Amino acid sequence: LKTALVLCPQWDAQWPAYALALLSALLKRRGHETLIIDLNREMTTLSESRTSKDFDSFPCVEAPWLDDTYVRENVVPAYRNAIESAVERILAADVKLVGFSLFFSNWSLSLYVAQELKRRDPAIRIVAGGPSCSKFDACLDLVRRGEIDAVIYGEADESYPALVETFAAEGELRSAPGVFLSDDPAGWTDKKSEIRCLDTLPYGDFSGFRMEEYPRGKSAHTCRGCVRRCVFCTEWRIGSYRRMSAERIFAEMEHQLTQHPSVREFIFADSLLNGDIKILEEFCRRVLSAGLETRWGGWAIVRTEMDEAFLTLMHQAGCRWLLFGIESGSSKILRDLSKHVAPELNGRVLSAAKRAGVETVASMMVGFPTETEKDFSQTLGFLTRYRDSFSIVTPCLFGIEELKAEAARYNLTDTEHNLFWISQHGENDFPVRLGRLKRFMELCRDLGIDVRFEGKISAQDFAPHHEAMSRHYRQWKNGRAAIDKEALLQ
Ligand code: B12
Ligand code: SF4
Repeated sequence: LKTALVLCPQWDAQWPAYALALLSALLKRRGHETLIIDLNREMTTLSESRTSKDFDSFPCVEAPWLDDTYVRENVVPAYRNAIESAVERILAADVKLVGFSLFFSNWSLSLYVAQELKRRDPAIRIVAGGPSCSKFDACLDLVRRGEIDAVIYGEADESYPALVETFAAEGELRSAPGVFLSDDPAGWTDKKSEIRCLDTLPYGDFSGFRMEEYPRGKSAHTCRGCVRRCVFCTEWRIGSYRRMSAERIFAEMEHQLTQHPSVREFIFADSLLNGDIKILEEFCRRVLSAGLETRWGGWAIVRTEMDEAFLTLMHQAGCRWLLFGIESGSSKILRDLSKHVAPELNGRVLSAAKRAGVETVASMMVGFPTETEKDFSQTLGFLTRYRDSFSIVTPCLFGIEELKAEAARYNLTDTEHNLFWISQHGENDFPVRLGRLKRFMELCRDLGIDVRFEGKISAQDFAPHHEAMSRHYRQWKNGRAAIDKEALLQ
């Protein structure tokens, strides 16, 4: 059967999404062909050549990309040719099953493209999967909308190829654990499939991507889930920690280098690449003994084994950058986050990485519900103390999603908006957090630290985004006040 996999904006476009390469390989293994449509990369390329600001807004904090009306009235007309070309390629290939990879930031456009495909060819079946389908309730919301024929709940390594197989054989989709069909509510159960042995997965198949268009390189894979249990994080909640053997990770990298010899850099598209330090060490030693010329990086946790000697070994094996979830400079906040890492260890590992030649990206969080002014000033102190140990610092505003169920424990009120919640009886509200973020950005600028809010916005470009966030908050608050008044009058 010929299928298509589509990724719509907005998502990171520096690296090809590993899920598409993996699912394509899994289908190929069963004899099915996959057309890859990375509309995210295509539209990002277009936006880079324009002065338009469509790709400069941030779905986490500014609403546009999450708003169906904005997407249909602004994004679709501005990128009509690119969208039309994607639709045409799918129709021309006579594909009858199209899968969309859903992130929190690309729902609107994905649903638009899905509708457009169905309008042009009603026989086409639409399947959705991806990070935004990792939670049961989110899958229910999606499948109830009726625009999608099937939603794959959680990991799709086994369930999606099985679904394609039945569709190829019978011309119909069938419910199964982890597969919700819009016309079969009886099958919407909280059961999903989880791959046990990652070594059995095929290597990512990048042949459907235009590799020359990705500025950084390829993506790779080492594990699922995480070894830690940070309170704000989804990763450990949606699946257990499983990892590939060093032999398997090495073999895939060697294979990818043979497939595209000019593409030598990789991102490990995982929550962490050092969950099993022995495997990481063995991988590095294999790279070194094979003389593989490669560069790589990814998310890592701070742990005592990551000393200068170990980081030097990683550097020799090609590690050039690591992303660390440092979050705060306050030991109280790090304890409240269940990070179980002291600020001093964070600082030590960051400095050791820099000395070993590994660039460091430190992700930080402003405004955890228990964060007080004293905790925040410890974060500022941490930035000052370790100013030379950061290559880039990427702050974000704390989103409440995973703590909603424990509102009483964190003294939370007004939890319906991910960012506009209140804690500490009003002492920690959005304006307070935004004010702290501004001070954070200014301090980094003064210390000469390369700072990027949400991974993108520099200190120099921060002012208009600060204003946009304040405006968005005021609009939301006014809207809320109007609803409350209405309720009072009734
Ligand atoms: C690597 C990564 C990145 C890379 C992206 C590189 C790239 N282009 O691929 C970088 C570092 C750039 C990045 C940045 C960000 N990221 Co990130 N990232 C990840 C990470 C660690 C791995 C993603 C991955 O490829 N996994 C491997 C593949 C195999 O897994 P998968 O994508 O889940 O796919 C499986 C299933 O979901 C399913 N599936 C996927 N697609 C499809 C499609 C179909 C049709 C089907 C049937 C199934 C299916 O099948 C796959 C196999 O089982 C995940 C966390 C995680 N461990 O998954 C977060 C994650 C994807 N990131 C997330 C976020 C929020 C961000 C940022 C916004 C963070 C920030 N504030 O800066 C930015 C946004 C970037 C941007 N500019 O838009 C969230 C997304 C949440 C959501 N629901 O959308 C995640 C899930 C982390 C989290 N739990 O919060 N990220
Ligand atoms: S270490 Fe990172 S991925 Fe793991 S639970 Fe904590 S925040 Fe999540």
